[in-house]
Amino acid sequence: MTAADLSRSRLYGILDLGYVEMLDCAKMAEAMIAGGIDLIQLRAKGLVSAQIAELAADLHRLTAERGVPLIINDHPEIARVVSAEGVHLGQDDMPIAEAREIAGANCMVGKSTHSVDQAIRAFYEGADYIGFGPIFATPTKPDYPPVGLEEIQTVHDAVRIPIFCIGGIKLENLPDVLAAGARRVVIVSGLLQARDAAEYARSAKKTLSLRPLTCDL
Ligand code: TZP
Ligand code: MG
Repeated sequence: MTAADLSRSRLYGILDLGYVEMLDCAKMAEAMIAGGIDLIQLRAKGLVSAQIAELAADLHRLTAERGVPLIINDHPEIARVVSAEGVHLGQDDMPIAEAREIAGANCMVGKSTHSVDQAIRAFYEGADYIGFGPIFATPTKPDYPPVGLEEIQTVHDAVRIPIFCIGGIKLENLPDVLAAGARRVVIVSGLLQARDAAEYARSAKKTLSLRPLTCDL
């Protein structure tokens, strides 16, 4: 995945094993891809490394065939072994430079940020993209206070790398998130709990396309 691929990406889905069974991951990935998802992350808190590696390898065979980048949460060593396109780090994980060294130079590194200050730090630390949120309170990440819609424009003014707004974003509030200045979003439970994940992704892409990107970032 190149920086250009990343900057074209607008809808990021996460296969969070808190919502989807291991055995259903491939089917869910297929549905997301059918709906036009731009990036998929594997977030498998609670599984041991060997299980995550096996799942990641299976998923990467599928995503690579369909041309959708796969990003591995927390595990640069697994990203390297399966040749995933990216690795995603949280605030308490290893430094970006260390993850890059482990994952390999071709692997993008993203970082979760929960304030404008953290977003600026992640930019200077060398992140290829950031997640910014939770925008709204969400059961998927319950211990984090929501940053709110107001900070969205501020972070876009401050940070010149792709910013994916995340947290409590659903089809219903997506227009508000975009009106607040977001260009890219991550949707987790909205997609994974949808009756038809492909259709849900398709609708989200349609809403996103009503606000074309006016510049790369
Ligand atoms: N980081 C910030 S909020 C969040 C993560 C992983 C969870 C987003 O999930 P949902 O279900 O779309 O609110
Ligand atoms: Mg982490």
